[in-house]
Amino acid sequence: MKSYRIALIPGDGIGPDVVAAAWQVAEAAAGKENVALAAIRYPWSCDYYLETGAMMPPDGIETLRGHDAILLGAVGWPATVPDSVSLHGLLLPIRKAFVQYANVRPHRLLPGVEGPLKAERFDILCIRENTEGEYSGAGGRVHQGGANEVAVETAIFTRAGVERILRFGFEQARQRTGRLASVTKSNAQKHSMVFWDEITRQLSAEYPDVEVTSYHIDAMAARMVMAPESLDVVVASNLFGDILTDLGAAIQGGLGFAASANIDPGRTAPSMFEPVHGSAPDIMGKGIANPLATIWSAAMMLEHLGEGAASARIMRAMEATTRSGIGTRFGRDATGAITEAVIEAIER
Ligand code: GGG
Repeated sequence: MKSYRIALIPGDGIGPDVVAAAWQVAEAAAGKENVALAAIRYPWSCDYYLETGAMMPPDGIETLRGHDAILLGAVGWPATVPDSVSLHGLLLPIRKAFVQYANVRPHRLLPGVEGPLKAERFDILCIRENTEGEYSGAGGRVHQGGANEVAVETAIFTRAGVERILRFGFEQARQRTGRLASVTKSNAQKHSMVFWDEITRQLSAEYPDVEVTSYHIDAMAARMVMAPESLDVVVASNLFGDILTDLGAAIQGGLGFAASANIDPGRTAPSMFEPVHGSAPDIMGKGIANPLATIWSAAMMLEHLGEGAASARIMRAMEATTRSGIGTRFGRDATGAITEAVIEAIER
């Protein structure tokens, strides 16, 4: 029997609820395929920060290294810890340390889910650069509090970093419809984004079978709403990808459906799987968080681990659940009821 050690980081707010749900589903699907999953839980969160002064212990990264994958819920509790502290203290260091440079976010409508658009086809795979760019953390502030205060945030784009994410995008496009959209703002940002466009053109010579089109971020946002059927694989920088994937989530019916995988394609370290949504303090404790985004993320985790059959079981069960109407509308079904419906569909 194959077995995997999975680090669970439920995190803040609705994170623990959706991770518990996804774990039950993952165990049910893995069990059907004779695969064993062992959960090792880490309480790293804003509460942990308030107790210890850090989002994770100093050896947190080394601890995680010993796992096959990481399943994370949500990070952030702005009433107690600034969001910049929680993000830079946990999520971003994990993505960087484990070279999870590809943040893969599928956007499509599950059966029975009504999005806000009447699109003929809505099936977009967003690839977000995940380790550098606008979220590098480089910069600083001087003259704090004074009239002459200055804040500088430096976006860092390296040839190696841009090339590898674009290459990943080209490869994904090759496996799908052969269309790749690369997103920048190279008319306004004349260094980094021109650099990104240049590398896109250079790589396109290596992928003659992929039709690549460059868009500015503003035009891409409009296109996602007005003509989503014209898009397939979309690759963007850290910030642009972050924003576009919230838009993608809205089009697929809401953040409750948006899954993501932070992947190290070189498989030198564990990859991390998490819903796109955050901790949602407004609905925490109400039992109405939609676990489907985390359940879908767990399916992506199993796929990445090479357990395609278990992953497919989850996807089929999720689709059967939403097709029957369960989990399709915000707040109507309890987290537990949606989870039970998915597990029941796996057992059927
Ligand atoms: N489940 C993901 C989560 O907790 N997101 C909070 C957040 O602010 N994320 C920003 C990011 O993904 O870079």
